[in-house]
Amino acid sequence: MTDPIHHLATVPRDELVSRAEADPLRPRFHFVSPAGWLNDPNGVSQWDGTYHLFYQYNPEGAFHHSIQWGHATSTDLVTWTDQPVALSPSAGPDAEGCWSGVLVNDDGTPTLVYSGRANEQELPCLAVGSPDLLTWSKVPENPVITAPPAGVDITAYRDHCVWREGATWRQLVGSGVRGRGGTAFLYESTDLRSWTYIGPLFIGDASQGDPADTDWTGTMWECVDLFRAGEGSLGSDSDDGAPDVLVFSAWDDGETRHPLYWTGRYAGDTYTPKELHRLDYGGRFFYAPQSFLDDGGRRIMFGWMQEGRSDAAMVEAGWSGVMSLPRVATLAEDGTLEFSPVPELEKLRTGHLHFGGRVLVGGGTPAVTRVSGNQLDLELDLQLAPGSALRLGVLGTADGTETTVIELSRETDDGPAGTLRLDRTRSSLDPAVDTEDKSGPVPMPEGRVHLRILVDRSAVEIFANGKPLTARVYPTLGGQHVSLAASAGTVRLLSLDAWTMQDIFEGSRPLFP
Ligand code: DQQ
Repeated sequence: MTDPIHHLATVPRDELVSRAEADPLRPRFHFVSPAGWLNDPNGVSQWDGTYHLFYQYNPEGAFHHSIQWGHATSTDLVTWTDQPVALSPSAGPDAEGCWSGVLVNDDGTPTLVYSGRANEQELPCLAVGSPDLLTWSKVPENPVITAPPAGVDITAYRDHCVWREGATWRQLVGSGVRGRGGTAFLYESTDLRSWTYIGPLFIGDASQGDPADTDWTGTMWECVDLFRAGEGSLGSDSDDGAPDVLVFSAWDDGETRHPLYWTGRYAGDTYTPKELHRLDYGGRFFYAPQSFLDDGGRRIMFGWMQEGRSDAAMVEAGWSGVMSLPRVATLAEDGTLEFSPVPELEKLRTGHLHFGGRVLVGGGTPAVTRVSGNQLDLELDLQLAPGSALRLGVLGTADGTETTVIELSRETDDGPAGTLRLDRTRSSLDPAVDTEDKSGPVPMPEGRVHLRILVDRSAVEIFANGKPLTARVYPTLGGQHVSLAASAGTVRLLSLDAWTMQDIFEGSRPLFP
């Protein structure tokens, strides 16, 4: 992530909110900042029953600069109340920005661990909060770690994962060792203020694979997030076999690439990786994810759905960046993670349409669904014959000039392998927007697929048998048609349920709540 001084003409501050709210592409049931710029989720947590979502925020305009911590709270993970900005840059170690970090509970004192940016580098800083988490004071010891580890040639150094093992705090700071690969440096402390460097938890190998690959591990790891799958805690002995998951966002020379995770074992001072996986097939459109365990024992994750339109288009629109819907991560039988949107979102559903069984045959007439809208929740149960493929269009015009196509296909043999793909080549008549193909493997036991699609204007989240693909689209014609067709073989549509999703914000939101 770079923090360029923007030379783009900015929109006057008092126009930002009205411009943002007037944009038909702005999502209405995803969390977005009041206006201006939003990126990573930070400090995601549940405290005294209330959910907290902090986020990287620039209320001065839709560009990444002089980043503050926006803050919103929720009792249901669906509707959000804007709270005052929690952190903003001030003279000292965060003079150029309060970059990403986490919230921890220091024996009852809410404490933020974040990356203060000054002199074009980031260092770990702390702020302590009032009991309601609305007022934050930076501690005088900042920066609490004064330099990256000595003698290591690093690519960058920032972002934090902090947890407790007995009386000891442990912290990871994301980084990369030049010429080798991404890493996370491990530290230890008894008071969160004085830290002892232990060493790299584990160093990736950037020479492995092609840098163009969707699972290339990059030269630096942003926003590392280490947790034990399930409800167990890090460092504890458990024999349920649940892996320790190390999530990171692969970064390279200013380029935000994609989120990945290792499954493996964290023990003592090291992490032994077993398998590497892609976290979301949308790549950079679900970037810098952060997760927490809620009071109900669910591992809930948010990610930053960055834009796929030009810097100038974002600035003009007055807003940039969407927070993903909160998703629950669970461990699948094959040892990978599966995701589903939190069930609380169902309260936004209205106008239910249900369709029973139909058979779609490749080359046949597309099924007319009668479903339309640009804020939709779709659930489909499907059975794909070997070699078959389904193409489901959303945000389409009647004549198909613009349409965003979600494709599911099953291999020709009788096995369980299939592919989820997002075809955005006809999503937009605007030639400047991102239309890169996105795809990834989906297990399809006996050809069965449960498909969930959440469409929120320019934000699309797809879950195929728990494998997510998140992306952004920029239709110009306002199409709202949903179409369904088999492009090959025979696809059985066992059921289709569709709902319109209601807005989560009412009225105008102040830029500085
Ligand atoms: N965004 C933050 C950094 C982080 C990056 C700055 C990831 O702390 O590394 O806004 O998107």
